[in-house]
Amino acid sequence: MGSSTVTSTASRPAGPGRLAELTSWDADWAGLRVVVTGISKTGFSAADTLAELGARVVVVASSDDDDARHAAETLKIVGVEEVILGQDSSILLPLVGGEAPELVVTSPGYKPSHPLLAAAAAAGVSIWGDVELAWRVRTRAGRKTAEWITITGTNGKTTTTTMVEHMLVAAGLRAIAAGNIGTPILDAVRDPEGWDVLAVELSTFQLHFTQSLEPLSSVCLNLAEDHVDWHGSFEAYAADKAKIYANTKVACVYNAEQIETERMVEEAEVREGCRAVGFTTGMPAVSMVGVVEGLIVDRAFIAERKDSAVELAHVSDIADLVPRHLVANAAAAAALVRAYGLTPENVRDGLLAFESGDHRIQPVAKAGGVLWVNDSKATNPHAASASLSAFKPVIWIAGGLSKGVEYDGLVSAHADRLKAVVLIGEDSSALAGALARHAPDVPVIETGRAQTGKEGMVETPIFGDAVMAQAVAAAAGLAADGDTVLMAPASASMDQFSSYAHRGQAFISAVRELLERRASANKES
Ligand code: UMA
Repeated sequence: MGSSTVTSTASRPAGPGRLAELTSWDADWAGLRVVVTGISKTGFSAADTLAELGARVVVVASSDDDDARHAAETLKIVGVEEVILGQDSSILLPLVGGEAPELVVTSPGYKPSHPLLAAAAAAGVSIWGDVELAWRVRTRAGRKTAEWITITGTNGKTTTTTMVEHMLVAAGLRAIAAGNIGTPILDAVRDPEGWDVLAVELSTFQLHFTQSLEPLSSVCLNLAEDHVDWHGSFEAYAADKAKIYANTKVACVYNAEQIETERMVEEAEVREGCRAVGFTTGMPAVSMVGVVEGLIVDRAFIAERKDSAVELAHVSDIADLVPRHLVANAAAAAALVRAYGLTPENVRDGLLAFESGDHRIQPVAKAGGVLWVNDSKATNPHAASASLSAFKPVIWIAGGLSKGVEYDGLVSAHADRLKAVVLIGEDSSALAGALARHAPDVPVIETGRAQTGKEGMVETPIFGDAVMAQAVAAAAGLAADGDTVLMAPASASMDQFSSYAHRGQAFISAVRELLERRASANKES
C-alpha cells in the first residue's frame, strides 16, 4: 500500500451539517467520503451498503486471508473504491479519492484507542458503528420503517433477543433478531420487504459508536465486569451499556434485582412519556413484570396495576426445568414486547415457540403417512409425557440413562397410545420392566448390539449413530400410514451419545438416510 493513501492528520473533515442531514436512505449520500474498518461481517455489510448509497468508500482491515481477499473482490465489484488489507497499526487514516474522509464507519472489534480511530478522532472525523449507520438508513421511501427493540447486558442478551423475536412472530408481525446475535443489522435493515419490528442485540462495542438510536423499548439485563480490555475501565464499559436507554420512546426496562441498571434508567435522556419498567424473578411491585406462584405476570402495562396483575405465561412454558436466569430473561422479554402492545397470549405463544427449538418435539419428516418426531430434549418422564400426549398411535423410541427415576406412571398413562416400543440405551431395564407391567401387549424391540465376527457369530455393543440407525430401521419396519415415530427417550443420553443434541442429530440423520434409501430404491424398481 502506497503512503499517498495515508494521512495522520486528515484535512477538511465534513462539517457536522452534512452528516446531520443523513437520516434516511433517500438522503444525499452520494460522494460522501467514508473509511470503513474491518472486512468481516460488519465491515462487509457497511461497505456494501455505503457503496449502494453512492458513497465513496475505502475499506481497511488487518486481515489478509482468503476470506478477506474474496470479500475485497466482491466489494470492488459493487463499487468500493479501494480495499487495503494487511494494514498494521502504524497506518493511520487513509485518504478517499485523494481527500480526507468525512466519516469512519467502524467494526465493533476495533477499540477506540486503535491508531486509525484515534487519528480520526484527533482530526475531528465522526466515527459511527454499523448500528448508527443502520439507524440512519432505516427509513426508505416505499418501505415500512421498523420499530427497534434493543437489548444489552453482560449475560442473557441472545436468549432475551430470541425470546423477543419469537413473541413478535407469535403476534403475526414481520420481525427478526439482528445485531450482535449474528446477523449484521444492516443486512436486516436492507431486507427488500422491510420489517414491523427488529429485535436488536447490542454489545457495548456497538453501543460505544451509536448516538441517534430511538428504540421503542430497551433493556440492560445486568451488569458485571467484562470487556475491560476494550473499554479501558469498568466505568467506561458501564457508561457504554447505559447508552442502550438513550432516547427510548415507550419503556426503559431495568433489572429490579440489580440497582445499577435502575440507576442507568434514572440518568438516561429519554423521550417524553417513556416509562421505567422493572423485571424481576420475584413478586413484582407496581410497574414491573415478575413472577407469582409459577406465573409470569405483568403489573406494568395494565390500567389496574396499582392493585392487580395480568397473567402472561406459566414459567413452565419456557422449559421443563427452568433456571432462574431464564425466567429473568423471559420477564424482560415480556416487558419489552408489552411496551409494543403485544397481548398476554402473544407472550405465552412466543415462549412456547422458544422452547420448541431444535430437539424439542421437532418434526423431522413425513413420508408414507408416517410422521417422524425428534424430542431428544425429553430427558425425563415428565418431558416425554408431554410429547407422547400429542400423538396416537405412536412407535416410541425410548430409553437411555435413567438417573434412577421410575417409569410406571409414564407407561400406564400412555399405554393405549403405544403401537410398539423400540428401546435404546445401554441398560433400559427399568423402562422395560414398566412396559412389561403396564403395556404387556405392546411389542418391545431391543437395540444396541450388532452381530460381528466370522459369520456374524460375535455380538458386540454399538453406540451413537449406529444404535440410532438400528432403532430407526426397526421403527420403520413397524410404522404404517397414520403412525408417528416419536424419539422421546425419557432418559439422559450420555450412556450412548455425547449429549441430547448428538442423540437428536443422530435420529435426524438416520431418518433422512433411511428415507433417501427408500426413495432411490423406489426409483430403481
Ligand atoms: N479488525 C482489524 N483490526 C482490529 C479489529 C478488527 O483489522 O483491531 C478486522 C479484522 O481483520 C476483521 C474484522 O475487523 O476483518 C472483524 O470485525 P469484528 O471483530 O468487529 O467482527 P465481525 O465479524 O464484524 O462481527 C461483529 C461482532 N463481533 C465483535 O464484536 C467482536 C459479532 O459479535 C456480531 O455478531 C457481528 O458483528 C454482527 O453484528 C460476536 C461477538 O463476539 C458474536 N460479540 C462480542 C460478545 O458478544 O461478547 C461483543
